[in-house]
Amino acid sequence: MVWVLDSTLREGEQTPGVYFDKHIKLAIANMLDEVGVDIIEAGHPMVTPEIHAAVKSIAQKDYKAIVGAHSRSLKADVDLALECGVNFIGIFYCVSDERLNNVFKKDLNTAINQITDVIKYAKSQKPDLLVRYTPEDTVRSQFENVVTAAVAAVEAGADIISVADTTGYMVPGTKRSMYDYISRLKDEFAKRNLNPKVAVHCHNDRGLALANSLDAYRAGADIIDATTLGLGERAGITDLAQLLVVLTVDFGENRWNLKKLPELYDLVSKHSGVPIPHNFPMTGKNAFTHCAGVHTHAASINPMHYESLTPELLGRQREFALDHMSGIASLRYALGLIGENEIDEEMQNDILKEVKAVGQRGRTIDLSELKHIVDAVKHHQTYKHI
Ligand code: HCA
Ligand code: CU
Repeated sequence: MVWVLDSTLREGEQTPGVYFDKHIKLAIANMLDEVGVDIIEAGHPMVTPEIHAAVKSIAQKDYKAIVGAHSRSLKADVDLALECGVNFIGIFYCVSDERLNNVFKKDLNTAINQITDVIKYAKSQKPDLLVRYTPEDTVRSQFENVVTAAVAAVEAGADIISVADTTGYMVPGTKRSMYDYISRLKDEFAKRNLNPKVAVHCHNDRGLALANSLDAYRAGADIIDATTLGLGERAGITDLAQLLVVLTVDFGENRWNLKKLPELYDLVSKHSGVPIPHNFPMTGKNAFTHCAGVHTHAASINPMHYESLTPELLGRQREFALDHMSGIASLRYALGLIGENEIDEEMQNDILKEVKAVGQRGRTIDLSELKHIVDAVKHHQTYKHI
């Protein structure tokens, strides 16, 4: 059983220009809890007083999900997170030679001491706190540094080690595969009789975040990070709906209320100002819409001719678009939906001509416009399309 951590409110709010007011954050968190994600990463309280207040309110809710805060490797950050009442803290600190030398001007041992001190401190303040340690940019850091830091973190009390593909660098099936990375890391823990949960956080710079997350899953990762709409820095991270649907349908994980996802996506899209692309899998407007005549004809006989996922999974409906690609099957289907079952074949052909004319203007015809077209054709009028 894999856990899913949603970071819409932390990583997602790092999307340029995105800000969720506290009451919107609460509404999003409520829906995430209804969807059934295991961990809600609610924010980094040190960033602004508003985020601090929001994390606190979310942590006080009686959710099934564990509520967590993001934290630098600093006691002050941990104190503020604990003051919010969270049950999970994600501590991050980079251990690559380049970053340590150029940015932090520290050697690896000093960095590791800082990390382990903070982990021990957090655990001493709240023993049942779940602590995750992430070596930022894990996969491009020296593997020995990652292993040394991760082992020290686990020995200091960290429950979870997260592998971050901070720049979306991994590619399945190559030397940079997440499957291999997670397998090697787990071997290193096993050699030392350590058994932390292993998490994965995949950025989408190459459009491979979901593929890499599934690679990690196959290698035995325990927790996968995602966000609504795949929001996050640059090209974002793994999309929550895509991850949950694929885990459910293709990997037999079956713990989430997928039907809640469209509502969550509408809410997040509205308040982030990030539109859901029409062709976005699962939640996009067109994700379950058939268009070309050949497709709609076959799909109206049996949808599975052109679907490998059913819209009912997400509580959505299959649609047949009417535009210049439409054939008589789509038109008959749509006419049925508006109660026009008696129209003869000649008139159907006339209606289809009008439909195609509108479609060539680069748009689709919805059912209310179809009614106008039908009326016009019935009255031998020209349909005045815009
Ligand atoms: C960040 C970077 C991060 C951290 C992930 C983590 C990444 O915004 O701080 O703390 O697990 O991609 O490495 O999101
Ligand atoms: Cu990230």
